[in-house]
Amino acid sequence: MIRATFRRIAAPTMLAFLLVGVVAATAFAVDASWDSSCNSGEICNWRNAPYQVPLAATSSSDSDYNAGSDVYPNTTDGINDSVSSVRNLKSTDTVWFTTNNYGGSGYCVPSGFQSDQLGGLNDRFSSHLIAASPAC
Ligand SMILES: [Ca+2]
Ligand SMILES: [Ca+2]
Repeated sequence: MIRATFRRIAAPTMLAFLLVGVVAATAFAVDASWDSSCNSGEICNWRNAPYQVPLAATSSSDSDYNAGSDVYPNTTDGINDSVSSVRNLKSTDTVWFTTNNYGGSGYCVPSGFQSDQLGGLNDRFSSHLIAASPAC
């Protein structure tokens, strides 16, 4: 069941998260492949709210939405700085970030949660990290 969430990571939580998981992950660029259906085992980015197409979904982390051909499938619309709704259908927490390489402000979405109320982070996400350990 999908539940709504609106949560930013508290600084101490973020610090622990960084110490546990992100250092190794940022050692190399990760460029996800994207598809246009939001399925189990994926994270999903919608350009518009609430959950309005175009949609880009992936099962992988992505360290830079500018890298490669990061557009919404079947469109020429770039994903970077455009996302207005997110859903996490991975089995673990996922954190979206406002700059590439998992930097800037973080927005943590637990497994099975979604949000179309990104507030000041609307149209700012530039990377996301599927967490290896609890992050939210
Ligand atoms: Ca948008
Ligand atoms: Ca950004």
